[in-house]
Amino acid sequence: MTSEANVTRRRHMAQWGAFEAVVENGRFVAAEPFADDPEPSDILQAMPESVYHRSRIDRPHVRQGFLERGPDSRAGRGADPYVPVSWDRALDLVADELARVKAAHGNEAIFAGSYGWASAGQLHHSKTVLQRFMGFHGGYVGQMGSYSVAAALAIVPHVTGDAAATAGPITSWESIIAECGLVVAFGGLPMRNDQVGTRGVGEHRLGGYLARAHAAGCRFVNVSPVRADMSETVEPEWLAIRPNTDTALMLGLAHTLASEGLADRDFLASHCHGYDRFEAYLLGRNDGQPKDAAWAAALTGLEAPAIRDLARRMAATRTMVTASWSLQRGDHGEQPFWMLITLAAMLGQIGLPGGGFGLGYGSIAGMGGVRRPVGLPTLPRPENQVRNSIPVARIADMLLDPGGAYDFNGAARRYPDIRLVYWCGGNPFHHHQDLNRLVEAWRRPETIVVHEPWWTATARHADIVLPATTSLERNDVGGGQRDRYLFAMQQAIEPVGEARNDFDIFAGLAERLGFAEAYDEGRDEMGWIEHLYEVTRQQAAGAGVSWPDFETFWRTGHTESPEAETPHVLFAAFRADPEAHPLRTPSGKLEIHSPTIESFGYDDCPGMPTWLTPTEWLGAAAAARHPLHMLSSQPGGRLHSQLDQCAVSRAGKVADREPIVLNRADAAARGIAEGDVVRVFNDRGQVLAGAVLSDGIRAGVVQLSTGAWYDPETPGEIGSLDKHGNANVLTLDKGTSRLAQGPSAHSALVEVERITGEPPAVTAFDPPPAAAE
Ligand SMILES: Nc1nc2c(c(=O)[nH]1)N[C@H]1C(S)=C(S)[C@@H](COP(=O)(O)OP(=O)(O)OC[C@H]3O[C@@H](n4cnc5c(=O)[nH]c(N)nc54)[C@H](O)[C@@H]3O)O[C@H]1N2
Ligand SMILES: Nc1nc2c(c(=O)[nH]1)N[C@H]1C(S)=C(S)[C@@H](COP(=O)(O)OP(=O)(O)OC[C@H]3O[C@@H](n4cnc5c(=O)[nH]c(N)nc54)[C@H](O)[C@@H]3O)O[C@H]1N2
Ligand SMILES: [Mo]
Repeated sequence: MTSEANVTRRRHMAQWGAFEAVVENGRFVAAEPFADDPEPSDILQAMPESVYHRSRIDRPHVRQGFLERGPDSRAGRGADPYVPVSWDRALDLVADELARVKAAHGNEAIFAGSYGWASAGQLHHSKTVLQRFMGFHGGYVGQMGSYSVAAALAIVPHVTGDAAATAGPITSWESIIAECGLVVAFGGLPMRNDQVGTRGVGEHRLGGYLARAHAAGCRFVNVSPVRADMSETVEPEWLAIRPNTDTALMLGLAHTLASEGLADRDFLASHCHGYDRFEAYLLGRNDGQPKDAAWAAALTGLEAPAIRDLARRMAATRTMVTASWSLQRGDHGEQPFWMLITLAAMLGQIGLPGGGFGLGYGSIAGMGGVRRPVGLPTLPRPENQVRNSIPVARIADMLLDPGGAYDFNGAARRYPDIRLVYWCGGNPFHHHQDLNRLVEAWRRPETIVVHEPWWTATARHADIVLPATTSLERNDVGGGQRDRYLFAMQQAIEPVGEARNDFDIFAGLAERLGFAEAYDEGRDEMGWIEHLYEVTRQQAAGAGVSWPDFETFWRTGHTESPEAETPHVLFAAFRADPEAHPLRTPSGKLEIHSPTIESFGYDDCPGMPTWLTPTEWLGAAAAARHPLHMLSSQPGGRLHSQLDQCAVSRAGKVADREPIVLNRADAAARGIAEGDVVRVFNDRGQVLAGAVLSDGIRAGVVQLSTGAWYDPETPGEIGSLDKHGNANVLTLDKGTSRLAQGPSAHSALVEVERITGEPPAVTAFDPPPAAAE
């Protein structure tokens, strides 16, 4: 006899969408998309599997070598088995290490930048909780900027006065739909990337926006090595550009505008600083090389007439010029964004409805969408007493070169000497470039502590591993950074295994270190959630929006804010009256030439947008040995490395490996057939991947998405073959320039060959070997 299943539903949200968690007899069995989400993501379907997957960490673990020999065992990271221990023992160990390192070396020896996306939910936001805790411990070395837009966050404020053009709010899709005739999208507008939003998503709308713009007569141009970067519903024109040459194409377009009398000289005079100096470079007055369409064609692999024709069409209609964030995640990534703003300035439509430019349409959910009137509720962090944060992507440089000098955005700085690394809510063995170099750098610190729900590569390279809950196992309040909803995130299930909330783990450490009261302020989980909601509700009231009391909010499960009556237009006020509404740049205008940047004297980021050849691209000498340019784009079936172990992501694998997309001609030249396991390699590393052949990718370019769990054949060994296809084994670990020091992930040359014989099995999703003491 079977009894009726006991079914409950809990409102919840993730960074790929809001949902109702269906719980049967205490077990999370399904995620049903939020009814108001018009285009829910399939990634939601991975959640129940992920929560109970064998890759969950069931209890605290300590690396065997660390237990036996402490920091002297550092070379065993990645290779040693793990010993399960009790929570008390694990927390005592961590507290002792934190106290020891602080006493012996000071807080500047503790690294808690902890970059990473963690999970949705504002109280339990891993990095914030960690940094709140570390603030009370006396401070830590942090990280500045993000892997997403590091180069943009440095360059865009110099040019436009702030970061809005790249972080948002940018000109809304409603304005584009109403007024725009032509969207020229560098890097496309991939639907794939709209599935995910920072801190969460209430509604996905890109598909609807694109369909409406197309129906309204707007034309779309996809400037990308990959055809699928734009939805077929908009019947796009495809310009299959050579990677990392967008700056050259934009210069070629600009040259046509300047030389054919199509540049808006009035706008350049009234709203821009330094166009004349730029024009001298553009026309080749100083170096004898006009940056004309023929010059651009040779660099970009496009046809000169097509470049001239596009420039004329852009000048003839209301045009929106966009770039996906990927363009600035390459060597000299500052330049394409600076040049794009310059190109839009020459068209003279900045600040007009549906025209001008925007950076990040199609990069992430909510760009150009509807927003909440106020920011997200946030757990407060004490001021960090350590002032020596590093640019986000310089982690390996820092560990390999303590005390080393580097430049950053006009400042001369030095790397700290890190003894203890604490990571909570991020996966550097996913996100960082040149993983073999990271394996080496990771041997330097004395102690590495990681909180993780799953046995990721980062957890497998830690000394002390503390199992964290997933968001389903706790209560929270959350919303997307670019979304109009705020959600109650109701606990659906009991913690899996011995997992604890990050917040509670730090409470246990704060207790041991003597600052428990300061850390939790006497509030429990629901006390904090109600407090954070109330603070935000009052801010909303100040902005004229009335939200329900906490009890009503928690019961209904969300608040929502209405769509504005007039669509947002970036720089509208500045355009209307640049004297009354100057930009926050030194000149108050758009800086096509920046005296500030010029004063830094950086050869890799001069005072105006410039074509600088990347270290690795198809025109480089290195292309003789490694003739394929690898794009490591965002994955379709997961968020970064998250959920790679689940069926939604695994469905895309080829022979269990991450798929690599090759042009048919490149595959034929190498005797590679669809479905073959191939070795992808360069001087930095080697991975196995599964071949997918396509006509939708430019010849000479391959695409291997990020996020396949790093799976070295010989764990801990530098240069070991990654069996699974992690793109970052192959990428270049170099700052974009001395200005931003951003990641250059999209500048990597590789070679691909078919392997013969049976490939080794993928073991990334199995827990590491266990040991007894
Ligand atoms: N080659 C290449 N590399 C790239 C990029 C690229 O384009 N090319 N893109 C870069 C970009 S834009 C980004 S944003 C980064 C992303 O890099 P990350 O943000 O580091 O990637 P995630 O896989 O999201 O890692 C988040 C980790 O947090 C863990 N986690 C989730 N919830 C919790 C929790 O509640 N508590 C704790 N303690 N942990 C939790 C997850 O299991 C996961 O391991 O990657 C960058 N790397
Ligand atoms: N499904 C899913 N969506 C995501 C994420 C995810 O992990 N999964 N991650 C999210 C995060 S954290 C971020 S920061 C954003 C990132 O958003 P983006 O940076 O926009 O994403 P990418 O996929 O790296 O790149 C977009 C496209 O740019 C093209 N491209 C690459 N290099 C070049 C180039 O040199 N020139 C031109 N013209 N095109 C180029 C590639 O073909 C690629 O498909 O994505 C977000 N969205
Ligand atoms: Mo990102």
